[in-house]
Amino acid sequence: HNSEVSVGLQPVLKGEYLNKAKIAEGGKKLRKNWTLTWVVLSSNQLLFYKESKQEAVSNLKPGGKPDGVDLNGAVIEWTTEKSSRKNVIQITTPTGHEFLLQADHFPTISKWHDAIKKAVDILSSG
Ligand code: I3P
Repeated sequence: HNSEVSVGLQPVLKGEYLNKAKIAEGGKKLRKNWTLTWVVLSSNQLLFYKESKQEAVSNLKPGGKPDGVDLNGAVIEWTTEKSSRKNVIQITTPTGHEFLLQADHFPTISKWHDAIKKAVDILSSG
């Protein structure tokens, strides 16, 4: 279950498991490896955690440091070419990192697409 909170004018989506694959780093293509990842959106970053905070707590271990993607100048788009899966969005950073996010439930990924796009738009207008 996820919740939307408002930080200033910026919508922040937090706490949902999505399938994630990093497909390029610094412009260099990577071997695709889909992993179920706990995704959190802050005003300027997308954060990838191995597991939700609740699970980290119940596993009696610290949540661990997330991977973060800086959304400044990022491009977010739907893609049907980068995967055989349905409901895939692609995030490309100015530094040439490329990520795919996917969920079987269309409204889930659609909500993330819109929220990430909004965050990118707010950053570029600021
Ligand atoms: C990849 C794996 C991925 C698939 C990818 C394959 O094989 O099957 O699930 O991506 O297709 O290469 P492997 O495990 O041997 O690396 P999708 O599920 O997104 O289609 P791709 O090479 O066309 O990206």
